[in-house]
Amino acid sequence: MPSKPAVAKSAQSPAPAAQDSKEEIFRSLIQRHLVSTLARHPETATPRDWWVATSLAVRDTIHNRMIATQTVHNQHNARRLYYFSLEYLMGRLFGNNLIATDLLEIAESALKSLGQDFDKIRNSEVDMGLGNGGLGRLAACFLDSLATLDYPALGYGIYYEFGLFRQEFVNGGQIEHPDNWTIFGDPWEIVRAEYTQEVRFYGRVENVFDDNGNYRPRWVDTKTILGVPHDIPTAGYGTGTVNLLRLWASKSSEDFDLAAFNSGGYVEAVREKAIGETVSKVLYPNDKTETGKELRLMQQYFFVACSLRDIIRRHFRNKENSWANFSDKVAVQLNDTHPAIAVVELMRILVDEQNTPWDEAWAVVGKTFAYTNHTLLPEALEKWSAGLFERVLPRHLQIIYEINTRLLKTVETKWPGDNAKKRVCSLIEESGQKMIRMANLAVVGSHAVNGVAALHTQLLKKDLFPEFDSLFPGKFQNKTNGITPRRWLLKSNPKLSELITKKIGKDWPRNLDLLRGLEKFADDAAFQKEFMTIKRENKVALAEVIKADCGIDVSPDAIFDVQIKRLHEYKRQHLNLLHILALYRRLLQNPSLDVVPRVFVFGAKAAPGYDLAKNIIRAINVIGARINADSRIGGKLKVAFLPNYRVSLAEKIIPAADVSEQISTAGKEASGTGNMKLALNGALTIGTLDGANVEIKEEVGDDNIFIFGLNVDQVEELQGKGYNPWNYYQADEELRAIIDWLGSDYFTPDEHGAFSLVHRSLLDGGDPYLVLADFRAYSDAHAKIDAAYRDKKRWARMAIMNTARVGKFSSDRTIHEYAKQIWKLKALPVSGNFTKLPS
Ligand code: JNB
Repeated sequence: MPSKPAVAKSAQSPAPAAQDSKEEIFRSLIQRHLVSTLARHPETATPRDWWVATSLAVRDTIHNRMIATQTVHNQHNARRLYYFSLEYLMGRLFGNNLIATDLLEIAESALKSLGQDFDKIRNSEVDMGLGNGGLGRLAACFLDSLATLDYPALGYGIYYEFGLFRQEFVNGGQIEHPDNWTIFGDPWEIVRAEYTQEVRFYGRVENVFDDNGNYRPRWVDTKTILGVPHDIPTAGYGTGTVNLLRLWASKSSEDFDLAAFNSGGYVEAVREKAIGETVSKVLYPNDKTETGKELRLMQQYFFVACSLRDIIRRHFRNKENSWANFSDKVAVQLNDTHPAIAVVELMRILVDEQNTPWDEAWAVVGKTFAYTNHTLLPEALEKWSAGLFERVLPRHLQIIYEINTRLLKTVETKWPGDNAKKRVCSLIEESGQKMIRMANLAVVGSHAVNGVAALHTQLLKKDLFPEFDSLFPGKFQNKTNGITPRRWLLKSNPKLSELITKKIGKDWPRNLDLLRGLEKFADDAAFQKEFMTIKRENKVALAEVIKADCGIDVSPDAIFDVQIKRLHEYKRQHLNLLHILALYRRLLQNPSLDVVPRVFVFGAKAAPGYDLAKNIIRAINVIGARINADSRIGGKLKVAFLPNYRVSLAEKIIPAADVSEQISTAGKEASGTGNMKLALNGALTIGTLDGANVEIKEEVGDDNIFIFGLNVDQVEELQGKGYNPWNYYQADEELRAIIDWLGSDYFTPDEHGAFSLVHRSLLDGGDPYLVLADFRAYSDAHAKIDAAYRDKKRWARMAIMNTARVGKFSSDRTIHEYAKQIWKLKALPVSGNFTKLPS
């Protein structure tokens, strides 16, 4: 976005142009909010104060559009999509909302004319980090696309007081700090106390019969907590639609207090009150299952119960509506199994509270829900012990048993006498402690189940749910993930966006396939120069961030090689580390070795209890520090692990990346979405044939991607015949040397066995993710990158081709597919000029 020069206020100036008067209005709005709302003098206001005041000025415009949107949706009694997700990684909202309201340039020059530093102000916004990784960011991208495409939709989630922890490095190791993102107030949120919901837990089931001898169970002696909605508007781009993200905050209810008072006195009452407030306190920082955590189960049910009640309340607000048309108006998408208890809760409401016959209720439930699976990793498939369930949600457990009884009858009909089939299909795992399988529940309670990339969906059908696939033909389908180009190009890479607009016009952010129009410039020397100049400028900007956050000097002429994602064994950051060690060793053995200088950039948080992941972080940091300080290698190799990876940091890294590391063991990464963001910004992928990499390769072409390593079939075959990492260790002299080096105390002379967890996982631990098996192919692929980068024209062409050919990975395409094939949802445009500022 070109910034306009500050407009001097001058008495002699002619009548202001339209833009100037808009700016004038906006400036006075900011000033008014600063003084009237925040009670701040402009002289003493901090950047955060200015950020709040400006946000409130933008909010005025967004509220107009929001009211109009809700009015249109209600007037049309529109079918709506409700996205149920325990995670939303929204990042910062300021820039996005300015772009969506077309106020970015106006705000920029208004603040400039007020003597303020726009970047400082926008950087003072704390990320809304209510998620762990890909799944949470996907939810945020989907909200952006839903609004932009005018789909009537509402996101439901939890208003965690503490989002994902803030990460710091001490001695190279990860230290977690609480992320209390709400303390300075969130100018975007609206608290809707009038829509507070009650949620019950615990208690017992009374088995009673009505006058006609029908079983009418009653859930009694429950404890109640309250859910208070906090609404965040999500504004579409280039349209009038503003949808809502409704997040529930838990509060203790009077009930809760009173029950405790009667039985246990004051301290007990306060303790129980605290439990009420605790439910929405903190986001669980694992992207593996939280086995057995009662509070996590309570979060899931709290969220689902509030959201379903709210949907029902809204549905019945329209006098034309009844239970008969409920599933005509309501589509719920379950973001993984985390909200899968919704299937049971809606059954409970229909059967217990509405006296709906079971089969009728089950039909409504099936039509309402659809489920997205995001992982095949067995440890991430949610299971709850029946005992825990019985204590927290006793009636729900009964209903699960009833669903299961009927399910097993269907299985018996399909495969008479086959108990093995029943065992795998059952909602209850019977080996050892009885466990409830939430994935099986989500599959049987939904009319559609989808994977998030073609390969992932194929594996979902073949490996995870083959029985369900033949029991429910057509239920499984693919919806390849996408990302919003508004945040991941238009906002985060303004220079490249401007260049693209100059070449192909301004429509591409709403129709990303138009980027194909750039292909014809791929060999155009002038365009290549402009494209690569912008890449270099973005690298200069990232170099400043690296200097500020890591204290490391890096050259923008080096290859910026980026791996940014959660730290996980299967994502193989340690494979990257082994290759760095190999390069380092080659350089030490031959200091004049001709390599293109490289900067390896990492960003990753590890789950606080995941020791191996934390050990990998520490190893990268410690070894990286040694490499960075080693004058013998002439600065040819740098390693920068940026602390506290989050959405706003990703927005600074991605535009500056030359190389995108997507190196998971084939079959393990469901899709990946960082891979799409990086390719869109002209980074070349080095990757395995895993997740969406497969489809990125199809789009960009074999010449514009570096694919290496074992594919899914080869991984299966190798593991089938018994994989032994020692064979690779013995056979490859260099690999053996670097693994020994890693296992030695060379990098930590004062500390014995500092990296023994990583070292052990690679050898004695059996190397479950085949790091050693893929090492040589990975190293060879990196050699090809080195060669390709030396040919400036070739590299520029490849980078441009990546940007030009990844239009498929717009989340707009993904959302259109969901809307058409799963939700049966129609767009409903909201007309009128709601972007007008109040004068
Ligand atoms: C996740 C994720 C998975 C399970 C839990 C939490 N999955 C998070 C990612 C996949 C990516 C894919 C994105 C979007 O589809 O983020 O989803 O691109 O490949 O890894 C989880 C949390 C608690 C308990 C159990 C599971």
